[in-house]
Amino acid sequence: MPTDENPQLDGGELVKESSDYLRGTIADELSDENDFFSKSNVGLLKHHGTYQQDDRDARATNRQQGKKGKEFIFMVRTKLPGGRLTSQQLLAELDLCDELGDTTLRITSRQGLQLHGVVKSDLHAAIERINEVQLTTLGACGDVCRNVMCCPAPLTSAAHKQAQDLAHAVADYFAPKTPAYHEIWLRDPVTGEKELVGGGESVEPIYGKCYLPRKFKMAVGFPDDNCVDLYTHDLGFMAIAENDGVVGYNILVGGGQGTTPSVETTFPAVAEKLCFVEPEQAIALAEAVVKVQRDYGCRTNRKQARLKYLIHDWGMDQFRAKVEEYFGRALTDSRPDDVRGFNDHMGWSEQGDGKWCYGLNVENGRIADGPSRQLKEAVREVCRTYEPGIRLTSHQSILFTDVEAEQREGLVDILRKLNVTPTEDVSAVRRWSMACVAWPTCGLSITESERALPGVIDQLELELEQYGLSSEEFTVRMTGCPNGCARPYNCDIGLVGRAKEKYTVFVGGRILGDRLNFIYKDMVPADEIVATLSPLFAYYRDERTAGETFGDFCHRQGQADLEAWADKFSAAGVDE
Ligand code: SRM
Ligand code: SF4
Repeated sequence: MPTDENPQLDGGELVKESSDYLRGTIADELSDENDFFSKSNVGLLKHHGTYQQDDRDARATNRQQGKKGKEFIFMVRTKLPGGRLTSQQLLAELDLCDELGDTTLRITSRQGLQLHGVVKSDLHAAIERINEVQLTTLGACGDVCRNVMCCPAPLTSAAHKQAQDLAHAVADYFAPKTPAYHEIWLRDPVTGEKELVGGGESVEPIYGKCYLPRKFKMAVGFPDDNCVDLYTHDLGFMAIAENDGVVGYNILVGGGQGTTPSVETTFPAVAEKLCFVEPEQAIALAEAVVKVQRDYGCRTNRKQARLKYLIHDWGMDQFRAKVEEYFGRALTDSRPDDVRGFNDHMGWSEQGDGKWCYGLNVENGRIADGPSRQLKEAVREVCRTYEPGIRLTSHQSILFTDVEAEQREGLVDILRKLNVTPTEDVSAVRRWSMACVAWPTCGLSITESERALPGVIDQLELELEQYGLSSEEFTVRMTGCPNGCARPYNCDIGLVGRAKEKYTVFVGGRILGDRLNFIYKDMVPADEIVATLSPLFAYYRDERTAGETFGDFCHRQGQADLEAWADKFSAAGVDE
């Protein structure tokens, strides 16, 4: 744990420690005349679910016009355990994006929602209004347990209900308990008139006053449906179901995607199995793991502060022994069950209670209206007309649940009327793709991502058709920097922004997400990505074994062989 005597602590640690449980001077700065917060409050604000940003597109224009400094805007993230919300709540978020944001609403890769472009003078109203519809931004970002993901399938099976219940229970248990959030956002900043909601003692029973060394991510999934990408999490609950009920969870620990290529000690990692726990012990076990990370995770260097580095430094045996100590009993070995399927829940499926669920593919999660396609309007009309339940997926898409059989046609009619492509008409490669936000709002982006991937997919569609591979299912994920927000390091094809308009191309992961991919080519210009992959598609078409996926094929062949083939292919101009 950090102490005053330790001069090596990361600056962010000192800010947290002296913040009086995340208060800092946020309330004072909220009502000052600036359009930004001071550095220490910017760090604290993340725990309240908001990031200070600026529109990077606008920087050049502003410079040309002789304007100095940045025009600050805020991203506001809503935490939705298991991606679950109501139509009314989604409608409220859509109103907010129009009234206080940049007119778009973003579904995230962790089943959350983001507003972009909120100015400081509207920040209080945005967060307050999110809370008014019983949603929260508290702990959506920051050094705490983040949004707890869960398979969003609205199935009536006991196992699916238990999994969703666990996700909500874990989210409640690990939510920050500081009353600072309620004081700042739920009380009128000027009159202080509003009644306090929630709150409690100024004590964080799990986190303490320094919170965690870094973000901590958890998810609940199934072996036959790993749609939440369990192996990428700090802690994954793999639900083992027998006779339709969950009998326990294989606990995976130490996954994480973020890396900094220039810092050799950083790396993406897939999680490892720690143990098996019965359902009633799942939260206690998670608490033990979180507390080990709280007490032993690195607090001197944020780049080494995720759980994966602690496990790497200690080795699994030492880590397991420490978790046993905190848990207060010996751990039981994991069951042999492992991931074997992945369902993106797109299109129509029956729930088991006579009702239906429709998974609508939302390209890169952006709900917006454009000149040719009115997705935002379509989502609004579906919500107002049928009031379906809503679940968001970890692939940035949306499920409309509890749809009556007789409403199905009408729902699709609404989509078609507003030129929204129903999932059935979306190509496999587009449906299984996702990109992080990147430009213009993400301050860390090196390249485009969300705005670049659709064009790459257009080209990939044509290329795959030429090779007769259009119906193959494989994941293509793009990020604008190596932080990995669209989980590009365990998918079939990962495209990671590396330098201006240049990407690293990774291959060899797979939809199941239990294996890291490897670098096939580095520093590939954006307009050469598809040409770089093309020889691999030809190779795959000709040499794959029966039922082999693209990722499995690349993994089997290995980097050197793929490169040698590609060289031969290019030299010979191999016939497509
Ligand atoms: Fe992320 C930082 C967006 C999921 C790893 N992420 C950021 C920030 C906040 C940039 C910043 O720090 O200034 C991005 C805001 C961009 C914007 O303008 O909105 C950002 N991350 C996102 C989202 C919105 C991407 C998306 O397109 O959906 C996802 C929000 C999820 C949510 O609702 O909570 C998002 N981020 C992820 C994931 C995927 C996941 O968790 O399943 C990862 C990889 C998994 C992991 O954590 O290892 C991820 N984000 C990072 C990292 C690298 C962390 C690391 O350990 O190295 C950063 C940088 C950091 O934390 O310093 C980061
Ligand atoms: Fe930003 Fe990088 Fe995350 Fe993309 S991967 S949203 S560019 S931090």
